[in-house]
Amino acid sequence: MTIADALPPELVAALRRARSIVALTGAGVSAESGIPTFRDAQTGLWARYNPEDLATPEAFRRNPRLVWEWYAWRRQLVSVAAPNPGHLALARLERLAPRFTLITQNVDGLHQRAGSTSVIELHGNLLRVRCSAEGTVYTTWPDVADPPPPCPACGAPLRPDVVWFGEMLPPEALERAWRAATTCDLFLSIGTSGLVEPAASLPRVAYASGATVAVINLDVTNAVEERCFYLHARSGELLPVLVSAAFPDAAT
Ligand code: BV8
Repeated sequence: MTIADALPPELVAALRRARSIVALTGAGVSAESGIPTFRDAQTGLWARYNPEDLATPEAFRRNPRLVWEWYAWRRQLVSVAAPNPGHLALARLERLAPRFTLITQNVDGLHQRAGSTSVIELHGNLLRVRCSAEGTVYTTWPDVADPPPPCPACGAPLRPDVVWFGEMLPPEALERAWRAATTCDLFLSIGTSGLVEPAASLPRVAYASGATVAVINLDVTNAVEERCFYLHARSGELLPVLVSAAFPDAAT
């Protein structure tokens, strides 16, 4: 049986007729690009580091160089990674759907490199840094012998432009994501363990607002609600087939 044969026909039909589609992505979407996820025991970042030791403001205050170098290592991984067919399928879906909103928890910028143009980055982007005092965002910064480098304007340490645990999400991004989830008719939750709030509430909010929800993941349970689909699959394998099945006559 091929992936196409295993697709629920009701989901394909829902994707084809949807007026407004939302996709929420997590680290699982970038896994097939070689970027470690947070929870996969073998390769997961958590397996190497305790999140409380690195992805928090306290960690940065305590050991700015360690935190800076962890992000520099991840930035290096991202720089040699390429968008995978899952990223490309979501960029194609943006072109084909009447209304499409991509909300990502990922900080690797791979959706934009795949051609997605309207991306809500709930947790920021590690390809940018910002002044830890003024908040000014920079996309380039000097290499220094003792990182983190100083802000060119005020001299305070630069930090990754990401949202750490215990930090508020960018209000405008969260508002746009919430509005999209409460007004869509199909919500795709892809490659996320759904453990980190407030992003984890978005599928529930969409379902409560009447949307059909499809979860594409490698560790899914069985469907419990009637308007829910759970597909145990790799996003890079399933998404291209799902989009092509829903839009068979569309140009690539
Ligand atoms: C907030 C950026 C209000 C940084 C990230 C105590 C004090 C303070 C806050 C809290 C607290 N207790 C709880 C909280 C809230 C906290 C939270 O949710 N904690 C969790 C751990 C319980 N949230 C926050 O702090 C948020 N802010 O609440 O502000 C506030 C403020 C102060 C006080 C109280 C409240 C901020 C959260 C943002 C944190 N930043 N990232 C960085 O990247 O370094 S989170 C980071 O981890 C990611 O962005 C992502 O969100 C999360 C990882 O989750 P996933 O993406 O789902 O990845 P994961 O590895 O878990 O799962 C991958 C999945 O893919 C798996 O299911 C796997 O099976 C699957 N998969 C693998 N391969 C594939 C696949 N699926 C398909 N195909 C494949 N090929």
